[in-house]
Amino acid sequence: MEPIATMENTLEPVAQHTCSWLNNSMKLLNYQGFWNIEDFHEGALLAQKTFMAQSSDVFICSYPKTGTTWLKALAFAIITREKFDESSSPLLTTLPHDCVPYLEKDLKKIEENRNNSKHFPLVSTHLPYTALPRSIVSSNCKIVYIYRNIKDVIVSYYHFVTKLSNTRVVDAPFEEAFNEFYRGISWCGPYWDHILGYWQASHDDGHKILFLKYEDMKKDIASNVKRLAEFIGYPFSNEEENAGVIDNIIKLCSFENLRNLEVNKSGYHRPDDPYRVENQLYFRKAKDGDWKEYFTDEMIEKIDKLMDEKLSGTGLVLK
Ligand code: PAP
Repeated sequence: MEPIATMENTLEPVAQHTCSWLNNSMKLLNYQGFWNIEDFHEGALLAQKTFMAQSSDVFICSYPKTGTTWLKALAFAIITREKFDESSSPLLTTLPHDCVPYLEKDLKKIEENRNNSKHFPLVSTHLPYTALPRSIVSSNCKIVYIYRNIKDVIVSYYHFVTKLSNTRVVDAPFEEAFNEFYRGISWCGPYWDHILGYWQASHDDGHKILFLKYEDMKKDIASNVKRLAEFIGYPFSNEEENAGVIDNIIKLCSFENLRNLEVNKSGYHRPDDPYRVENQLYFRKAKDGDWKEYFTDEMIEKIDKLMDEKLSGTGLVLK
């Protein structure tokens, strides 16, 4: 970690870190107490300065690799269900990330959408709660936060960042990736601070933030989809439920369905970006417990102990 500035109120990041396990191909900047990929830093600052939330907005907030793609697809399908059914949904031909604008990158698009008749109120962000534009915190908009077992997040993150267009590291050492994540140095990390920021805020202002857990959604998707729809203000009617609308949305957004769509098997997300991502990288395994293939006993002990320390008394379980 190389300190490059010390003044607290500077607009410059206070530290930077180059990931050696990625052959130094990814640089993280620390600003406002969290790490961001260099390419997203400027967009985050611009959003903080200029973004004006509206009370009808719904924000999908998440730490990377916790189920964002799934949640975006579900929320989009719920909100647009009167316009599109499962055979005409844009999700059949568009990556879920391209259906929901990303605050750190798509400010212009979000503003343009507001004046458009096709406007729908979804915006996503990976920013920690403390780094959200103030207008989000002070408005009556809704926030949906998804979280996931930390061990599967680390494995998912490891695979994802080794395959970005400007990293592409074959056989990156998992142990180094783990150690860096464990030290809190990861995109939008530390992960536990990210989740605790939203958790704390949900208790200060309970009605505004819905917490969803990836593993719980897998166990009981129907009731979580209903909770989600109610919370964001698009509840299902009995008629819709009886007509199978919920089941159709669940099938449309399922991992098996999305990963086999042509659009998600080919092409790039943000093709002009240095960190452009092959669409298929968003659909890897979606397997609970995949971490067992990667973690040593020592890693398990270390991360479990850290989670006990960080989350004690919160009721949150990330292990
Ligand atoms: P992002 O932060 O880059 O958007 P995100 O969608 O949060 O990534 O997480 C990706 C994980 O969700 C992947 O997990 P894995 O690496 O353990 O496989 C991906 O497979 C999984 N995923 C993507 N789509 C779905 C879905 N429809 N249902 C369940 N899991 C999914």
